[in-house]
Amino acid sequence: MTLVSPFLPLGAGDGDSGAGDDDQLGIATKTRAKPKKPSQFKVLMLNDDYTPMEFVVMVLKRFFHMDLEQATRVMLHVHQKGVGVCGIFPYEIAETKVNQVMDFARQNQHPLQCTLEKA
Ligand code: TYC
Repeated sequence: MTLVSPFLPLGAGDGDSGAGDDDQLGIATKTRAKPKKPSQFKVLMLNDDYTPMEFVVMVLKRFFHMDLEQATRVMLHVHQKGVGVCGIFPYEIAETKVNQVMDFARQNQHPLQCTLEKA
């Protein structure tokens, strides 16, 4: 963890002058030394007793860009184990995928459930 002093320019004390290319010492123009990479989220598909297998395969092809073989493999995994990973994405994309799947399932009156989990 990096502590940021309220009294020093950003970057002071971490090996960088914090002054950028100009000579205006004391003006805080530097961005964080260690930008955090966005955390990743798994999109999970859940099994149920009613959604047709063909519909799940269609969802995996349409929203996760799987080919027929991949989609069938993931669908059968979910069918047998109860849950499976459709893909891993940054939060906003994962959230969008979940909403797309849930909307599409609802429109077609299937109880298919899809959710997020931090990777
Ligand atoms: N269990 C369903 C059936 O037998 C198929 C199914 C697979 C449903 C995967 C949901 O996420 C799922 N028709």
